[in-house]
Amino acid sequence: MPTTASPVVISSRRTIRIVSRKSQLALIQTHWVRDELQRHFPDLGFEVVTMETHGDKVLDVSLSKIGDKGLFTQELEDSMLQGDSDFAVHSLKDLPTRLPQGLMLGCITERENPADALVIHPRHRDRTLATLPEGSVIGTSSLRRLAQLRHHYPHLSFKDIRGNLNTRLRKLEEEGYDGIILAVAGLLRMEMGDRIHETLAPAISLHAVGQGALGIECRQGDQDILTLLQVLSHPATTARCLAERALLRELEGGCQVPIGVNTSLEGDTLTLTGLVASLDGQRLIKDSIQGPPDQAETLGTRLAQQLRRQGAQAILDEILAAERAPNPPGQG
Ligand code: DPM
Repeated sequence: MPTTASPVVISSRRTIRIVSRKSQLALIQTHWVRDELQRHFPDLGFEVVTMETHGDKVLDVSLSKIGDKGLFTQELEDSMLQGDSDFAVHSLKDLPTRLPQGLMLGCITERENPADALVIHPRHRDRTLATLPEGSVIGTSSLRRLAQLRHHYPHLSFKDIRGNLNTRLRKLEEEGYDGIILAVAGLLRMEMGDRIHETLAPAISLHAVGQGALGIECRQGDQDILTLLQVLSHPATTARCLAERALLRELEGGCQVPIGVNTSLEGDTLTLTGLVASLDGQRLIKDSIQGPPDQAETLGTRLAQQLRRQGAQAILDEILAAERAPNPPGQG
């Protein structure tokens, strides 16, 4: 395929430094980005620098409890701001919708299948989520997956699970889970697609904002880097994900809320579906909006406002109030 990038002015002596988390999945993604750029720009040097983030270190606390903004990104961002690296490769869904001053989303890559999947314990090989025995334990630490699955499968119970993909797959066998829910995209990138037992339809589980796409973050206005990143940009994925991120930005008020989305782009029509759920899965507020892809962010913002009016505001208020409530006595 011919290179469509505009001529790059970067000195060929410069080495571009890419910063990444250390997990196997993060490195697979980062190495893919490096290899693509190296193929397009054979005269430049690319180097991968790895770092651990807070989210990699704190593994005994529920994601939703430590769910501070930038759990998996902050250390990488500091490194770019200090000039120790030039850009960071993230799973877009781990990248907060508001970035620190001085940084920007340089590009969004083509999305892998954004659906969620069930990985099942071998003893249940001929079951599905619908037919698992009453009380079966499903591992997830995503409030989004939890709320939607509680709604559709009230016969199941749910238990937190943390750690990287390999850790979770080991825990599935060793720690009494009957199944775990993971992103199809992560499993495919790790070449573990054969572990996907059931792909969850959008009617059951709307995926997370940005799921399946990579987001590359760089310094604001770093024109050399932005020019390079253009070769990785995927316009259709970008329109879809910008709509999803605008929806999330408008809904999240500094708290962890079960929010799911689904998008499609057909011709010049972008369709965005969004959902806000109560934690118990009793209430699902869901609606859709359509418009041209160049209005992606406006569509996301408008759908968020629609959802608020339809009952999402009450759910957001409840979750925020519960988070702010003082700890019960003795838990200090
Ligand atoms: C975020 C969530 C999870 C990750 C919450 C959510 C899943 C946590 C869990 C924001 N980040 O999805 O509602 O289920 O316990 C994460 C994964 C990937 C990126 C793993 C996964 C790979 C897929 C991708 C963790 N971040 O979701 O199974 O690149 O989109």
